[in-house]
Amino acid sequence: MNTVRPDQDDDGQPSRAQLLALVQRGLRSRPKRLPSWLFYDERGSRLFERICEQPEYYLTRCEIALLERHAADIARAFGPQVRLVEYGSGNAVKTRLLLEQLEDPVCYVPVELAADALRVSVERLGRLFPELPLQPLCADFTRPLRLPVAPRAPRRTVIYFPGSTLGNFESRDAVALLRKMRGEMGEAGGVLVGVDLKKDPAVIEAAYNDAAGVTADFTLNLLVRLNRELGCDFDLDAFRHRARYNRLAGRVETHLVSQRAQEVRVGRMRIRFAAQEAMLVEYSAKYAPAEFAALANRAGLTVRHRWTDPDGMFAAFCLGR
Ligand code: AVI
Repeated sequence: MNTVRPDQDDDGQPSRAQLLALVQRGLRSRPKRLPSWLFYDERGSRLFERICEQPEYYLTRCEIALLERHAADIARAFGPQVRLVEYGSGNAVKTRLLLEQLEDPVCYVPVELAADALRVSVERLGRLFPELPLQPLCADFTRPLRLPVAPRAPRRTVIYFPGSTLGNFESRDAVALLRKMRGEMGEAGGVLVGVDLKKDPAVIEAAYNDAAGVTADFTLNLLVRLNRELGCDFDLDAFRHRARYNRLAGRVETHLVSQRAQEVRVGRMRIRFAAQEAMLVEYSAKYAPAEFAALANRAGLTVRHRWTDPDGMFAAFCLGR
């Protein structure tokens, strides 16, 4: 659902025609579905930052606690003179905790499609690590990357993919992305990936249904975006956010549910929604450690180390060939 994005304009967003075509395709499929990367326009990215601060959304706090406790061990596992390539522009706190511990890092390569987000994170890290060469790459990390030439030969390239974002990919797309990382890291390289672990479903569901309603606003913002960018006429009061944990599939499935029978204009098409019809907008997969190891194996990668936060909620896996 996430992996294949169309080509983008300079601002990292698809053109109007591309967006219209992919939205019409998603709304004609049964069940209706839209890719979750559509959440992240400017407002959506800000709402996501607020989600990370909600008391119910444990993921960010636990991943930071994990790094506070284990960043030195993680850095030791990778050894000196690492080239660190991060998929996504990087949460300043997480990236800082890791970079602080790396011994004599060769360079840091943040890979991010949104040019503004990339610039902001590079400025921030440049202030924190004035000696470290920064090589920002404005690109879609789901596509093959041409990494910039490193300023000196690294001993190892490490692809860092924090935040449980891999959980937003369907498993075959997650395997394809891990396989791509395997190619980019080279023979001696490694992958460091943040993974949300299976736990009490009530705790997981609460994280995606915060009391302040920030996640609901984040999900509904997808319709705001389509109204603005495609001239659709989604009535925001006629759709509701629903996030449920599917135990069998091991993932949160987020839907926008139509509150009545209605028709919506999408370009020249009129799309019919039945009352209570649910449109799939996001998966957030949760893994048991053995399940994640099996996923990595499908991509030709092996778990070398695993660290968890003190409460055992979130894990960081170090993968190698
Ligand atoms: C970015 N990603 C890992 C988040 C998650 O937990 O799946 C996105 C999110 N969706 C709703 N809340 C947070």
